Amino acid sequence: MHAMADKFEVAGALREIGALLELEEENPFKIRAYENGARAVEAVAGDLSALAAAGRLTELPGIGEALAKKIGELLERGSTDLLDRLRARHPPGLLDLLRVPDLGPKKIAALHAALGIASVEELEAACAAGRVRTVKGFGEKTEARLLEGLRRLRARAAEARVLLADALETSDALLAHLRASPAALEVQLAGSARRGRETVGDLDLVAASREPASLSARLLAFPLVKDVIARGDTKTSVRLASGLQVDLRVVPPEDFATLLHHLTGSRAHHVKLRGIARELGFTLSEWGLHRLPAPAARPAAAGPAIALAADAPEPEPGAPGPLGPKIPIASEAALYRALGLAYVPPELREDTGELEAARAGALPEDLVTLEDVRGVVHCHTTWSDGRASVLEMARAADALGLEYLTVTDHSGSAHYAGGLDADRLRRQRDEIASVQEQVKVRLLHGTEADVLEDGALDWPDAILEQLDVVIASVHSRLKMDEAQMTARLVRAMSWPFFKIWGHGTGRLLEERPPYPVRVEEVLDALARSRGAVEVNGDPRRLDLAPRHVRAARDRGIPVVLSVDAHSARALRYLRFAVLTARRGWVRRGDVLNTRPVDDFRRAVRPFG
Ligand code: DGT
Ligand code: CA
Ligand code: CA
Ligand code: ZN
Repeated sequence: MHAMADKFEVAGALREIGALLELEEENPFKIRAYENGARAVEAVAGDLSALAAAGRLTELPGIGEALAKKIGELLERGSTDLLDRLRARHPPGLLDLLRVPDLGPKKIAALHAALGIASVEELEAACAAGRVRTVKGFGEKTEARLLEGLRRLRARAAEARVLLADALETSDALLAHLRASPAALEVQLAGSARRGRETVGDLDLVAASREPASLSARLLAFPLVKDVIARGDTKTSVRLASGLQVDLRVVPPEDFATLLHHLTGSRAHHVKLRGIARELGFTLSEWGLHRLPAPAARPAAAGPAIALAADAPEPEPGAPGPLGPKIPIASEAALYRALGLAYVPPELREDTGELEAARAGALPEDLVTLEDVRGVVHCHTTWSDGRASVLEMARAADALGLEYLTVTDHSGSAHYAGGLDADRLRRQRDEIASVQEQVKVRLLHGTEADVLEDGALDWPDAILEQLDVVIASVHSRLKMDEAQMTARLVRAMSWPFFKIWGHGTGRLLEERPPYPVRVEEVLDALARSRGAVEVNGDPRRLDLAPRHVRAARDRGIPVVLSVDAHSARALRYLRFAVLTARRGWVRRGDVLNTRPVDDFRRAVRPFG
């Protein structure tokens, strides 16, 4: 008899069904249902089989009768009839091929039929041998692109970084779980996720407690924990079902602030901060801030130790070494204060001038926050490639308490995305007017215009001037060289009507590198023509890197924080746009959509 499957095996089988259905080009909603089912099963806190036995699986989010039946079967025998049939139809390696960038089910089927390719390794060999280009529908270019995709797939597997949005969703749940423990005095996120990095290697959590063992046990009870990597009283590491590693450190409350600060990083920020501490006669480490023993107080025999003190090595873990007295530090702000510095927010701790500015009192004190933002910019609807209607988007914005929302669907040349022609644009305006009567949020009408190959926008001026907002983005012909792409964008950004540069660099994190472009030159053109720059909050993109955001800010170019929403849920991407803007040192006053609707409208209106 087959041993009962555990919830992670059940989830794995559900995901496999979803992927195999994708290979068969099944309805995307059906595929999503299996993926959502897998997530719901993993998140079960108690015993999944007990839930199944009690007939209560349908109480889980997104699980109906049919899926519940399949889960019951999976629990019992590790498979289902559907999975057996799907597995019989497709060699196991085909599933891995779905992960190769630029390779969809159709192409996989064609390669399988023509060359018998059934695994990533076989695809790699066939590309290298130049056999893929011989298949109908594949050329030399496609072959080269696939090879590049394979290379990126390998790099990604080696790095295995997680998108910020996924990391924060997990850490929000973990923090809530740990904070519910009576042993938790304080729990905080640290590491790259707290700094708002676009991808995250692992999650670092810090807790203050007098009963560390009890908090570690609480972490192990988090439903998504799959493996325990290391378990100690003050340090516990686990791997979650998603593959993400979580490190939890627990210390007494008096050490919390300095450890939180240490584990927040970045490393480069710390190296420089330790240097500043030493100049002032302190040593800073994960053990806290200590005064260096005063040279006069040292015994004469310790002469050489004085020389050592200037570049003293980090104390060994667990062995703070010959340190002076510990300075009590109650908060991160107090730590910076003790070192004669202004508080440096986590998003700025990358050693890109923040400590020099903190010393000079020149750090921006009013970095933009989520609460500052009044309106959402860059929203797609069912008029082009969005999944929600204008009304649904507007209701979602109302629910979030937003003051305004700009509808900016794609323009005509974006065929792939159902772009609008002039007639549909007019009809959309009528719909927006009628939706406006049913909602509180102010609706603005705009466009996400495609920047054509020659740098023209694909709407005539007569149409652009009727709109509230014009975002101009490059979506196609991404394979130009750097000089061509720069010239194209400089021309686009130099048109006289006010515009917003959308999708700066067009990268897809972990998937597609930025297109080659000299960003500074485009920003110069934008500054001359009094345009604005978009900080795109789509967590798969965040395509204008913080250093470029900062370069825009330094040129006085205003910023719009956008969501690039294709669904109502995506309005929440604002959080990631805000984090990225903060990493680019953007202040509240730099952001157009922190302004009341009429000010915003005046600022972005074509032709002023
Ligand atoms: P990640 O996880 O790769 O996205 O990046 P981080 O920054 O979260 O790095 P991680 O998880 O290795 O370490 C968390 C923080 O702990 C890091 O930002 C700084 C601190 N840290 C870790 N190891 C060291 C170390 O060897 N020396 C110093 N100074 N700090 C360290
Ligand atoms: Ca980390
Ligand atoms: Ca870590
Ligand atoms: Zn868009």
